[in-house]
Amino acid sequence: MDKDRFRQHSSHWGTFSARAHDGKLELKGFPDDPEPSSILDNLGASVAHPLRLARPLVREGWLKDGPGPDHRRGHDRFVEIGWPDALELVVRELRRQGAGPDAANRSPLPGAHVFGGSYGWASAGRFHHAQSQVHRFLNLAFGGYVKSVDSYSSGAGAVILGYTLGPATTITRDHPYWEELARHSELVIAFGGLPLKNTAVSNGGNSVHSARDCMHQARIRGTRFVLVGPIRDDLPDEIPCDWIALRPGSDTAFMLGMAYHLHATGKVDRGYLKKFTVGYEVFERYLTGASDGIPKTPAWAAAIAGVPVKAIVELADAAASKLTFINVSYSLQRAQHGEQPIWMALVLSAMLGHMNKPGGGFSYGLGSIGNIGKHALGVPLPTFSQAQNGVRDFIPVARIADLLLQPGDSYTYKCEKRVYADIRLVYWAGGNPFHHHQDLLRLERAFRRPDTIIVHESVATATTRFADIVLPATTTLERDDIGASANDPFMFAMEKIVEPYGDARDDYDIFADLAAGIGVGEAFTEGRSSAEWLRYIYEPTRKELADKGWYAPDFDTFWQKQRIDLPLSPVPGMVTRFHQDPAAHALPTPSGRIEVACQAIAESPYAGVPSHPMWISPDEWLGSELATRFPFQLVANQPKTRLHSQLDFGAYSASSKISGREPARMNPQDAARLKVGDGATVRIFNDRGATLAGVVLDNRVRPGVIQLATGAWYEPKLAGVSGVLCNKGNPNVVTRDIGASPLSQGCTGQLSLVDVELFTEANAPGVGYGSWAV
Ligand code: PGD
Repeated sequence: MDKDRFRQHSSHWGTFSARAHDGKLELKGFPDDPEPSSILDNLGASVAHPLRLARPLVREGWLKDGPGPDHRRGHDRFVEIGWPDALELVVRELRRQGAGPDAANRSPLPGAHVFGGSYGWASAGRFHHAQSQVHRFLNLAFGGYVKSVDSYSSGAGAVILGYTLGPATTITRDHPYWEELARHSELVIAFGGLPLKNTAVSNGGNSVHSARDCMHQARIRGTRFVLVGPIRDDLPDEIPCDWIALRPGSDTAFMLGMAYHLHATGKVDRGYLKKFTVGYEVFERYLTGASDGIPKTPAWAAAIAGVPVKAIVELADAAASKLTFINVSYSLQRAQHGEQPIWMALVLSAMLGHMNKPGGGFSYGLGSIGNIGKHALGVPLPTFSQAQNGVRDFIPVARIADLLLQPGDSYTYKCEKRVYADIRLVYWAGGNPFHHHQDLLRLERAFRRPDTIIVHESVATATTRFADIVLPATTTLERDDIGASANDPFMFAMEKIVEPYGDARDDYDIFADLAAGIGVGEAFTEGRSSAEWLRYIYEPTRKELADKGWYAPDFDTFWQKQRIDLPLSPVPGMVTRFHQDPAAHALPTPSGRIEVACQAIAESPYAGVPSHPMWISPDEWLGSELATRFPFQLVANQPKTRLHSQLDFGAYSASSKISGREPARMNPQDAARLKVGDGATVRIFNDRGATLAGVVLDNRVRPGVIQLATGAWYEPKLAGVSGVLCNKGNPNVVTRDIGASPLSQGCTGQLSLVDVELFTEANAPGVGYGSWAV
């Protein structure tokens, strides 16, 4: 390998090129990217960090006593073994669980007891995508597996939009686009902001970071920005805005107050409602108080949201008089009753009647992820087939602990009653549930129940510690792949930059060997090496480009050129087409129109949510008995210095830490009351657990709120101090593990009630990443 050549590669947070010398990575951002993400600086640490997994590991208790539920999981020692032994152990266990060439013909399918939902972002790259790999493997080995549906990002929002506007995946790749905001919007109301830390990242890659430029173009044109949210820098500091620092979780009430004012002052666009929506009359009875005796006046809303009445009135008046664009971020719906603010923002936008105008209307998740608000592509991307999953069973993704703890119990999802399967084998590749799930002490209990847990990872995350068998996977830098992602207009060659660490192997090669061991090798590989698969999955995209008259080089030319442009789809998006001709292009909702009130929800005995948007106090709400003990609202949001938990030990992430712990931001007024200084260590706790963090005083955080990003690695030390205690600042030890509602069962990790106290450094344990007990 020519060590001096910079090789192109891609990550969820941007395209780059790099070369390695003596284990150190030298890196350059993609030249066409106006703002390469600083998260790239974390990549250097992945090359040869002590946390890298070099060899397969087996938990001592599992090795000694065999498969079965085990309370030692998570706290046991591990034994290092060679690949031949590891593969043999795994094959034996998979066979015991029913894997084999005839699995798909058996009834019931053995895969009905295998959880392969394996949620997680893994790494960019169309072929070495860990979830696609594990899903294909389980489908061929077991005839299928119990999967997961929806995402931790957008569980509640995606489900409610499915009933009221259309599939979120379609909507978020539709109007309004960033450039429409830049060119046309007169008023941008951003509930939860438009944070650049989130636009930096897209699942699969984000080559051109243009959100900041678009906001600047709008600002220069005179667009007014209003940030409704508890944290000021959820909109870039340099974008002047009116900041309405409402109580986290009160957005639905705030929007209802605006809606009431529009109604009371005759500013509702009834022509729009009549033509494009159903159910407004039902909602209006709630809005005015005709159905429940409580008019949702601005004064009513202001008392709930903790903002001045005039802020609501003024904003409603402004919205009615200007071309207004309303955005709701994903963060709003990652909470109990998380469907409501998303649905209410849609209804408010419909009442204003701007949804059919460029630069006006409703958007879900602009600013929550980098590829939203960009144009859809006109060709399919290379895809590695996952084969057929014969098991029909699934869970809404954030119900993983319920699934493992409560086999046979019933629950509801999307107006259906369902039953949890009895899971005996968990197979995870490319995710970190001990980062992403809520109430980690409960998750620990859940992970003790299956017979066997197998994890592929490249680094020693907390999840690997709760596994029985850990197989070391290569990182993206250690393999060739194809980089491409929804709404990103390029396809990239991703060249291998460094040799694999230790004995780490590609997920594909591991699965290929396991598949051979259980008699489905040919079915899994189809006789191709990973290099041959790259050529194979490239071909359908090339053919479609050629058919459409676009530049369509053969694979070798593409690889040599390093990148090709992908065309945008000439077909307008679903919501745009609907507005052009609602009769010809009905929305995929029960009525074919925007559902202000939803009859299908009203009629279902299992819906578990009201039939129109409604303010419902969460269980953990200010004024409750709980709030007297836990008076702070914790906002556990996405981090700025890394993607989720990935490369928390990297340079950029580490640079934000305080004495090795995750920074927790709080308002100086609160800090003064608690006698906590900048940089102090605090204990953030509630009845579920406690976590240590380093304090940053910041006026940009609403008083009464403490903000602690997700992603610091779970390090359970000092157990017994009010439940579990994480030494590094993982907020998911205090978040609550319930579904957003019986309808969506979405993740509720964003908001919880906690208390905060000074933690004296003298008693604090040292922060480290620990080492494997081998
Ligand atoms: P990541 O840290 O991205 O978190 O949860 P997710 O599990 O996706 O984990 C990916 C893992 O894949 C990493 O450990 C990485 O090392 C591993 N990996 C990378 N590449 C490969 C590979 O090629 N092969 C293998 N085998 N492994 C690989 C994210 C989830 O967290 C998300 S999307 C959201 S939006 C949620 N957000 C919140 C929140 O706002 N608040 C709370 N409290 N909790 C949340 N959790 C959720």
